[in-house]
Amino acid sequence: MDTGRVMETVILAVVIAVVVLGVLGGLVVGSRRKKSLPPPPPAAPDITAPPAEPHVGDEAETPRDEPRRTIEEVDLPDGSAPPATVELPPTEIEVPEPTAGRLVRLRTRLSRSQNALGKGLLTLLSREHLDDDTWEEIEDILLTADVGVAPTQELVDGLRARVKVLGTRTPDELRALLREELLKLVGTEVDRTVRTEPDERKPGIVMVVGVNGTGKTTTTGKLARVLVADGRSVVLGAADTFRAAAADQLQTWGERVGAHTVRGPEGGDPASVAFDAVKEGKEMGVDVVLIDTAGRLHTKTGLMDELGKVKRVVEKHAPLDEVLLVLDATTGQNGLVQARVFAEVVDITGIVLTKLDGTAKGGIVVAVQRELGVPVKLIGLGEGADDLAPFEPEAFVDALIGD
Ligand SMILES: Nc1nc2c(ncn2[C@@H]2O[C@H](COP(=O)(O)OP(=O)(O)OP(=O)(O)O)[C@@H](O)[C@H]2O)c(=O)[nH]1
Ligand SMILES: [Mg+2]
Repeated sequence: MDTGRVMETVILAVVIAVVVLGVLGGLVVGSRRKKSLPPPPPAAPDITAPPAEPHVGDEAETPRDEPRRTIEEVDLPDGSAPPATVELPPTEIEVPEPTAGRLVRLRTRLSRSQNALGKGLLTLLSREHLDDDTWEEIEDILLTADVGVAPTQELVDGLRARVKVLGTRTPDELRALLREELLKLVGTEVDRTVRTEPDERKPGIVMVVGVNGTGKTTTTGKLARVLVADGRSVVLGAADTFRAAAADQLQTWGERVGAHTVRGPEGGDPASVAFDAVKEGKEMGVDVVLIDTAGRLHTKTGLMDELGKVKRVVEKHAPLDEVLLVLDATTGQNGLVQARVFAEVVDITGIVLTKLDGTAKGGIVVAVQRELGVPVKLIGLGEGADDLAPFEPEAFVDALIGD
């Protein structure tokens, strides 16, 4: 073999070796790259995930419901992390606190009423001589706490009679006696359940009414959480169409617990939004539809008529299960005047007393029930999402007079 042929053979061998190595190397790199990739997205579309956002490299006209391209099909720029198919985390749905025992958890929020009413009464009743002046002071305490004139008289008469029988009084005896008399006043026999039971044809329907700023929207949102916590499905109706912000506010509450909000155009007819909410609730097969309404002064006849209309229109579907009047506990006796007018226009079936955390006037619970003959069903004890509690007379009275 001459040197020329030898050189040719060597060069050929080197070229073959380089090609083989190159192919092998490519395979290795390729398989490494594949291994380091995250698994492809599941075949079935995830209905809890938000709609896919457009990404760089997507074609503008690609329909959103087309099957997603898998990572392998996307050109990867030199092995770096794939940019095109990053999944957005689904909107986080909160799990609200259970409702049982909420009032016990929130009892310290009643501290202002507790100091003014509970402790005040116990201190006076513990005096050695319960003379007329002391009984008058007891009356004053009750009146200042907004218990109302007639209930105050009843309580004082009851206490006087029982203290006389008792003779000497130990603090424990006094506490037990006061507890019993207060419970009598608040009422332990009434049914305070918020009626939200669906029947097979329709969801439970609840409408929330009241004057401006009492806490209607907040209460509707908190109530949705209470229901969700108890395993119910909820649709919200934003029948406050005065301000778009009102519907936004309600929708935000709904989104937090995964409840759908039905809303209408700003300035639209609240009755038709309420009607649609129940319609959608029925179609979706949810358990409860909660309708938030705009705040209105009880003195504005036009607005009160409008509220009556909302109720009548909703009742084309079915009777309302609950009409909850939201009263701000800090407004005291003025709340009673409002309550009377609202009760005339829409039959109130339950009262929600809000902002009991910010007042010493817990006695309003007694007064308002007397005024309307309608039970307090829920109480608001703060601005937090789970600061709405079912009203339980025993827990309430215990909180007032302390342990
Ligand atoms: N401290 C305290 N604040 C509350 C309570 N309930 C509601 N609020 C506050 O009261 C304010 C008014 O609440 P909203 O729910 O917007 O009142 P609204 O009745 O819907 O108001 P309008 O729709 O304007 O009539 C908000 O700042 C709430 O956080 C409560 O129980 N305690
Ligand atoms: Mg509102």
